[in-house]
Amino acid sequence: MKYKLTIACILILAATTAVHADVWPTLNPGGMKHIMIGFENNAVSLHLDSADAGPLLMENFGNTHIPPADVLDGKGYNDQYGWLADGLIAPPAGGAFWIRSVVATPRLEIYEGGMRMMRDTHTYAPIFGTSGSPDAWKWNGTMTHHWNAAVLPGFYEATFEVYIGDAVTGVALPEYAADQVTLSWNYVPEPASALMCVMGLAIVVRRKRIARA
Ligand SMILES: [Cu+2]
Repeated sequence: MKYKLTIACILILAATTAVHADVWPTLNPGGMKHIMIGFENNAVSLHLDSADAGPLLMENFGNTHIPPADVLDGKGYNDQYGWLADGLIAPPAGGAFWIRSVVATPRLEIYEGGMRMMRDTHTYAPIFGTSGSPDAWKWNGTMTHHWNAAVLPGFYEATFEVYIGDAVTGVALPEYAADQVTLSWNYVPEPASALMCVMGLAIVVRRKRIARA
């Protein structure tokens, strides 16, 4: 009986983690959280538009994704944070807004996103040091929601600096002040299917005990 149930549990786990092939990544519920980027008097300023400062939930929805979004396969991820202009801002001539990862939890992965509803247009290219990519990423001024992901459950955070850099090389232009923001995520894997198996075993053991009594 126990043996049969174990087999059943393995089958249940396999079924509940079975993948839906080739979809675009799922938008995490809970809405967008923007890092508002201001630029005034030669200084960049950052603030969150949400009182909820995180950590946000990374989720593994159990899907496989259409390439190039398949970099997210088998991972927890979250795309709620987005970089957004705070009003009408423009970089100085020859300069651009750059965002660089100052420090981050090891094994945090970040892939290039874009407008949230246009998932099929994102490059999903590794950025901010992921897979050996450069630490700095050039922001073009439009709302951009990157894909923040992890293979292993846990707490992740990253500190970013937004600065004015050379439009081509990204080298910081010292006459402009930069600002920093720290974002965080929690990856807690979905326990429902595993829990169902444990409960199923407990019920069987209890029934056996009752039958013996
Ligand atoms: Cu947004």
